[in-house]
Amino acid sequence: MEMWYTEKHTEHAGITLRVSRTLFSGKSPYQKLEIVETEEFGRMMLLDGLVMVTERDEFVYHDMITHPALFTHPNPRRVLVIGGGDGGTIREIVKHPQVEQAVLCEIDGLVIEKSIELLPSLACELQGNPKVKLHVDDGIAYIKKHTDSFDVILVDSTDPIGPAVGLFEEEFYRTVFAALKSDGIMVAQSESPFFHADIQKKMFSNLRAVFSIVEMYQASIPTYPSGAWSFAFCSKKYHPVEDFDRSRAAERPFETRYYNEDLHLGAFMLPTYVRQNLAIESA
Ligand code: AG3
Repeated sequence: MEMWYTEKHTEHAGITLRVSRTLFSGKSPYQKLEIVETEEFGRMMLLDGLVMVTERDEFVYHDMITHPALFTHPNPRRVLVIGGGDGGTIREIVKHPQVEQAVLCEIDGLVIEKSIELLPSLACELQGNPKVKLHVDDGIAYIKKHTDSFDVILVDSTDPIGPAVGLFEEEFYRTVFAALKSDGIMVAQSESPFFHADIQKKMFSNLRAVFSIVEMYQASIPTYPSGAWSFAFCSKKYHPVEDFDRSRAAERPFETRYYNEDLHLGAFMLPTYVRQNLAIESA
């Protein structure tokens, strides 16, 4: 029997992948978690039916949520991930030699547990790395307790439905601002410019109310809605293009499959429809 899974992206469009078997399906107090084997994209994690990661294209997302901020900040020593229980973002952070501590604050312990068990290529640094600290806690509550503490905060959330709603609000961004040091940077995944223009408009206006530097950048992620995906780069001091040290990124001491020093700059160059939605004046 053939099994196909569809995530609907709008009422009338979606992505369909052939699934060979289900490895885990269960409910936590927060959401439904499924990990399945797909024919085309390897193992895939779904939360409440939405594609979170696949083994085949996760490198794009995890390179791009991590490296632009960590190569813009001249000395990222303490880095916090909010969400990101699969471990992919932590795996990329600890590749940076300046990082002394990488803290993961994930609300759902089941996501961490099942990622360690079934997605080892993502979760490989969640156990046994002395630089990595795990907290199963609500990210909003956690950062309220930590002011002036982090060089970089990466918000690796799901869509703004269910447990992640609060992670798109101005009040949360104010708390992140306070949790960052005086030259801190926050990056948050910011949905699809193609399908989520309204969410982005609101999100970026919330961000601009809090941070002086707010820039969107893009990456192509095949299994996410429309494939056109984006991130919000928010900073107190360093600009991701003007203050970018190209040679430090070019001489990175690890390999990347998506990120590179040219793409870092290119990713911030936005198509006209995206600029218009965010009301960005052309240079
Ligand atoms: N976080 C972003 C997932 C958003 C995808 N949305 C969707 N499929 N509708 C992924 C977590 C990876 N660490």
